[in-house]
Amino acid sequence: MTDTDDFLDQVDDPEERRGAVDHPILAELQQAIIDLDAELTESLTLEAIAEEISPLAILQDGLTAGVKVVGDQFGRGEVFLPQLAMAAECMKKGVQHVEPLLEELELDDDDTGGIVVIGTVDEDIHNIGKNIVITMLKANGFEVIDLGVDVDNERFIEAVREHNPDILGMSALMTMTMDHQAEVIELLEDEGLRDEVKVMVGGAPTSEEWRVEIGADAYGDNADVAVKRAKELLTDRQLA
Ligand code: B12
Repeated sequence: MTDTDDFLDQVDDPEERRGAVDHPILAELQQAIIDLDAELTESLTLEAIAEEISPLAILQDGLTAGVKVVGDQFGRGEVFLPQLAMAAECMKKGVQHVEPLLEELELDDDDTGGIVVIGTVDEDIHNIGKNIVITMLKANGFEVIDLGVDVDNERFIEAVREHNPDILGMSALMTMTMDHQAEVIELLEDEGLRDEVKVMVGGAPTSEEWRVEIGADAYGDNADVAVKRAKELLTDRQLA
């Protein structure tokens, strides 16, 4: 049994599992991304791992926090597309080292037997967050079928027919693309498939309020919560 297992046994709250949120390396990591310094982002990520800071804290309070600042700067017109792309590159440099550790964060060793079909919605190519969600779902015993990015509404429906998943996951990172999540749910209803699958939504502009508005079954604001919600949905299905 590893220290991580001990830690996970003690705390079931995802917020707590992140741990070490105020470590100075995390602030430096954030700043490295804000400075668009990919090399420093990578070396600080490795340093944070060596310091045994929880991978979820590195991901959320270091890397994601930094990339969001650059996103906000872009939104205010202070930086432009090349800078946004560089921030994404920085993020990837860090994430590549954190992902293998996320795979060890499973809460139990059993396969859930659950199948998840997931993709980023039509007209949206953001996939860093979706891919992290996939890594953690797989690590927690889900079989995942990744439809990729820019997935049109009908393709989601086809995939539900083809794979008969327990859960359909949709990621949307832009306000102008999040409506596709609602459209896919409507299509599922029109096609008589809505009762066949649970729908889970996520991505920066989405929220619990949005989930309720569009009639999805679950919302996760990060990958850790996504896994927790997916497990709950699976239990609901098995009890139904
Ligand atoms: C990196 C980035 C890019 C990269 C993407 C690289 C890639 N391979 O993904 C590049 C440079 C390509 C890019 C392009 C664009 N981008 Co961009 N981008 C971002 C940025 C800065 C970070 C996104 C990210 O990776 N975050 C880190 C990950 C870890 O977090 P996350 O995605 O939120 O995922 C977590 C959770 O949301 C959740 N989650 C995610 N998906 C799912 C799914 C489910 C089912 C669940 C349960 C949970 C879940 O778990 C994840 C892990 O914890 C955001 C800013 C922001 N605040 O999000 C802008 C942002 C999303 N982009 C934006 C824009 C406008 C664009 C462009 C249109 C710019 C342009 N003029 O071309 C294009 C879009 C092209 C397209 N058609 O999609 C805007 C959207 C504005 C809006 N409100 O609509 C943002 C918000 C920036 C801003 N403030 O203006 N972008």
